[in-house]
Amino acid sequence: MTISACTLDCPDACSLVVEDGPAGPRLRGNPDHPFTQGFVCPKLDVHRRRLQSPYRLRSPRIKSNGRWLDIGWDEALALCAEKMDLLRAEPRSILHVRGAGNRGVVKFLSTLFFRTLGASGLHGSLCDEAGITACVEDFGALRHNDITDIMNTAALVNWGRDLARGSVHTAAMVRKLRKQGVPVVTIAPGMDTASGFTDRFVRIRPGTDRFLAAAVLREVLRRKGVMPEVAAACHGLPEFLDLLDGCGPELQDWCGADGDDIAFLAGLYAGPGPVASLLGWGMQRYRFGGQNVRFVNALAMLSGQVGKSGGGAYYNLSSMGNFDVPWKKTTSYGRTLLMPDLAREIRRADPPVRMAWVECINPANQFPEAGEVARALGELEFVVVADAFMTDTAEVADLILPVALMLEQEDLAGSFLHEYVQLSRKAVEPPAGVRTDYEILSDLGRRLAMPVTLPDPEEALRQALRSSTLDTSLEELRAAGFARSSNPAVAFEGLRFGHADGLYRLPPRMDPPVPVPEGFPLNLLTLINRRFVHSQIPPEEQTARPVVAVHPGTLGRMGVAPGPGRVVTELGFLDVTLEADESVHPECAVYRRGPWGKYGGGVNRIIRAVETDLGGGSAFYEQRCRLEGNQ
Ligand SMILES: Nc1nc2c(c(=O)[nH]1)N[C@H]1C(S)=C(S)[C@@H](COP(=O)(O)OP(=O)(O)OC[C@H]3O[C@@H](n4cnc5c(=O)[nH]c(N)nc54)[C@H](O)[C@@H]3O)O[C@H]1N2
Ligand SMILES: Nc1nc2c(c(=O)[nH]1)N[C@H]1C(S)=C(S)[C@@H](COP(=O)(O)OP(=O)(O)OC[C@H]3O[C@@H](n4cnc5c(=O)[nH]c(N)nc54)[C@H](O)[C@@H]3O)O[C@H]1N2
Ligand SMILES: [Mo]
Repeated sequence: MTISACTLDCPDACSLVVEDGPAGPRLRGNPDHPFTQGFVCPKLDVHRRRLQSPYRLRSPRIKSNGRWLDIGWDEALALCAEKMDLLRAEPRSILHVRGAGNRGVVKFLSTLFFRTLGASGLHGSLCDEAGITACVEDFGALRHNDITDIMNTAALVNWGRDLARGSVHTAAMVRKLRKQGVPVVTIAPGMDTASGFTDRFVRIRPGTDRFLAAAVLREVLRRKGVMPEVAAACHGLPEFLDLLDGCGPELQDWCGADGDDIAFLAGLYAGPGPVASLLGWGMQRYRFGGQNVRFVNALAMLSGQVGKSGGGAYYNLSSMGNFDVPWKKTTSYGRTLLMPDLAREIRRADPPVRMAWVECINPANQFPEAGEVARALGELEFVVVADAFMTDTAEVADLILPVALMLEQEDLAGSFLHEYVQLSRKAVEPPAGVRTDYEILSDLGRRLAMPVTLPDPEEALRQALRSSTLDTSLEELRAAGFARSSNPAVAFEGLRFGHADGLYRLPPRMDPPVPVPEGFPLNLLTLINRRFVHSQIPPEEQTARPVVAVHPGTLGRMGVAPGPGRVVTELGFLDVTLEADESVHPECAVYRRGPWGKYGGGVNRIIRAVETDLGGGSAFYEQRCRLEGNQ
């Protein structure tokens, strides 16, 4: 038996018990872990099957005249070294494309490798950066109360987190809260986010949380004003109150919530409290996603919910935040390209990008305008993809390097939701023929004419633990599996914030809704899949056409019937199966993201790259579409 941990891109970051079984490893949630509490979600079983999958890559492959040939590691890495030595005179011609497919301190060393070269990297994010930047602008730091502190709340308001699919352990806590009689409100376009976890559902139009938050806040302020200690902790309060004063009934029209819902929420936020606000990632995947987060934070702050137990605004923690990684400050890429606009960024780069190294990410599937991303990568002189499967991105590579996956290598990872750091121990042997990303890059580094030497993994892990918020050792972690950071259970206690002056910042502006383009009335919401993390779906499970769920009234309005159909955007169309679903907002179409382009998925080919107002995020859910029937 081994205590290990899940490093998939998921907030829950479970502590795991791994046992040998007759058909490979048996994986369970660690019963001794205060957050995992002995259970895990279905993504883990999918991972177990991926480890043993017949589709798994087991040898480096090179593309030769459009066909794949297996080659040995020595030849593969010699070729990489030769290309890199040639390009090293202008290291920015080498692009490092890295994601969170497998998170951890050792994984992160690839960043050190490419920064040492002076290569190009990426900035911005596909995921959470609009909201992170919003939170850092507001609070001056990316912190929230310990997630278990929601058990101390008098009311929980969930601004669109998909608990049942995205975070089964938060879902379990919310269930318990409701059993204790604590009311839970869910705010989202679709009821599917709420079912099973909600006493009151507030339906809003997609991308309009800032209007609802402002409408509620106006009512809260009318009822009780701003408490003096809260006013004293804010910078620029008068300007913000003027901004709110300038708003009127259009807020309600724009967000589409009922007047009763606004009054109910105002009653909660203005009441004796405390009220905890959970902010989902959905609301910030819009053109003004950063503003959406800033106005919800402002509501929590000005209604007096921040800095106390049972209150708080929960967005994200930094998953690397509790580790000491000194080279993060001392090294940098030669330049960075904007992640959500990768195809255009590659094409306009000067000096040009000539080679890409892609790892832990699937850009030809998960990036907006994925078809263009695939083409832009395919046009480069040399593309290396390190992955375990023949993904949409691997298809456009010149060289594929097969990698070891989670549980086949040791690493140390944090969570973006809870305060534990955990050792993901090696629990199973990787299949013959594959290597870890670290082994690949340290071997490659040795082969370069000017070698790049990475720290030993053990040394990197020990260094990471020398953090001011940790008091544990690698030995302790190897025995127990996890340790909590010393961050306080309540963030911003005493209303002291992370900005130099210690004050909270309020949002300076509120943009009106984005106009609806002619002919494309619906928001295409490309939401997460319960059983899979993003595109990590076994090929054998991708036999049916992807489904798009729409409100039955919307199907009627568009003159289409359930069954074969098409979702159409200004960039093209995707053949899908249309399904009627009462829970979907009438102005939305819901697609569960992840299916691969080559198996009929690849929705990101028809999603335009639109940058969010803050953080260089990707406004995926701003994409508009229409439906067509019977294709
Ligand atoms: N349409 C749409 N697209 C979206 C979003 C959306 O809302 N709508 N949101 C997005 C969000 S939230 C995110 S976080 C991103 C996710 O985007 P990606 O990070 O591209 O997501 P994955 O599909 O998980 O791809 C990770 C890849 O890493 C590989 N991998 C796993 N472990 C390892 C390893 O140890 N080493 C190496 N080298 N590879 C490994 C996996 O096999 C997989 O192919 O994209 C997003 N894309
Ligand atoms: N099973 C599974 N779990 C995952 C992942 C996965 O791929 N699979 N991915 C992980 C990652 S990287 C991430 S970032 C998270 C994402 O976790 P979530 O943010 O929970 O999930 P998404 O499906 O990305 O976000 C959409 C949710 O927000 C709601 N929503 C959409 N638009 C709006 C809006 O304008 N306002 C409000 N209030 N709500 C809105 C939708 O109804 C939906 O429930 O999940 C993580 N957990
Ligand atoms: Mo994400």
